[in-house]
Amino acid sequence: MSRLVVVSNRTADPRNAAAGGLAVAVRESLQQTGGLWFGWSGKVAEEADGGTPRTSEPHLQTVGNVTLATLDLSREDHETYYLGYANDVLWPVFHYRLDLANFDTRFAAGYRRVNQLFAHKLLPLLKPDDLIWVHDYHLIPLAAELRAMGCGNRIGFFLHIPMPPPLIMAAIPEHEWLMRSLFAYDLVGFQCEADLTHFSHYVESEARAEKVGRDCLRAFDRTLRVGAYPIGIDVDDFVRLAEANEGLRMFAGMREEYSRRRLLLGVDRLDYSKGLPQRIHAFRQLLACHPENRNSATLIQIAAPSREDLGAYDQLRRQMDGLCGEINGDYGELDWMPVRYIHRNVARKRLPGLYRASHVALVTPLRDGMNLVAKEFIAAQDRADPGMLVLSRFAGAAEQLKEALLVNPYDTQGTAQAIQRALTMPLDERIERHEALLSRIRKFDIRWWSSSFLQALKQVEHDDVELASKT
Ligand code: GDG
Repeated sequence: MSRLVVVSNRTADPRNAAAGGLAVAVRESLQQTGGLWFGWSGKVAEEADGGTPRTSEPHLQTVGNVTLATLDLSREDHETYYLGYANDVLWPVFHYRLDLANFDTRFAAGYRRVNQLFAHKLLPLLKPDDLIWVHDYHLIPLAAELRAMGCGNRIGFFLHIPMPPPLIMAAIPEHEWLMRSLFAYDLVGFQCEADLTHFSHYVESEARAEKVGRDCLRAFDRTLRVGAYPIGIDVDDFVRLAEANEGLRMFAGMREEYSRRRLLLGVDRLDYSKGLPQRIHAFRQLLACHPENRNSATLIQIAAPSREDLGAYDQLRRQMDGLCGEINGDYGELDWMPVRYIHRNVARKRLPGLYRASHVALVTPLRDGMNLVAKEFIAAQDRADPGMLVLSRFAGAAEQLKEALLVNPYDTQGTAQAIQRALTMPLDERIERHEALLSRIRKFDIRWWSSSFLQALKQVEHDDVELASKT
């Protein structure tokens, strides 16, 4: 059996839970098979005396059946590749936020340089039949760099964030190079059909790509297999966590404290894609339009710190502090505050109990690749008395989770009405919707995601031979 080699910007000790969808997902799929996980260590290397950064070799560490290989970055690379191109160009543009993008030419050069560095350091660690799975927007050109160095392995790429429509993509000065780089992979996976459609439209209009068979595109003299592989969660593990001591304690504690109240919950990284200010506006509208919720409905909003060294995040933090302060000042009572806003990380084992104690989850991103919180909330519910999910139609998860209450997060009034509907939904309707949602997230769980992607990647050569003989 081929060894699995996962490459992502950051790695994490697979025994520790981390905040962030990619870390959780990658950890789960690697633990199943074992293998190598390669990425940035998270450290910025000190500069040598002459100001030139020390080039380090990957640091190797064995954790159970997984070997972690991590590299330090120089300060310049950290600023241009990570803070610059990845998080100040690709993240905003791929989330449709051209207004927040900073197209500094130094960033593109740093991005290319670090992808070359990754390829150069990874290559000697590879065996000929390794299956390589590259994750996310930080590493789009990695396969092209590996191919240029002679790597003939099968390489797959999964984009965890949305693929924007062609005209938004075209705002990135290097868009052609980025999209052409994807054709160095054998398989490119997206979170949902809408993303796949955007990519197909881009390459058909900008690169005259042709559809070959059901799921291949031909351009730049290469045939690329593409598909939608909606990422899932480990449902059983989440149910177990909900029913473990810590989960039960958390649930009982919250239910007791809020016995006279209705609990609403938001769990997000503090990121402008997650629609947090819009959510607070909608909650405020709910209190204004449906006064029976005053002194009752309480929104716990966890906003885990994220990318704090970028200006847009600092601005969002101040905006959230202001909005939460205002709503509490305007509506709070001596014994009730409408919003409990927590700008800290909460331990993963406490989340399931919190999800289960909540009557309504607000998952209302303005744009999101998938959104795992929506699925975690469903998994953690009591099947006999489940809470209701209010979900943005702009989350990738909305394609799969149609029985949630789907909302347009830009529509404050509409979102407030959906929250009211969730709070007052009769038990039999909640159970019916929850059963449908649960069975779908069980069917398309994390194992389905990784095994269907890897299966497709393993079949690529075989498919290519078949396609070649048909055309
Ligand atoms: C990217 C894409 C896609 C959150 N706060 C805490 C915490 N979390 C955990 C959640 C969940 C994960 O982090 C967040 O996952 P999401 O999917 O919601 O979002 P991103 O981090 O933006 O992830 C996203 C994902 O990749 C996977 O492909 O779904 O669209 O943007 O697991 O539970 N965990 C802990 N404390 C917190 O305070 N322990």
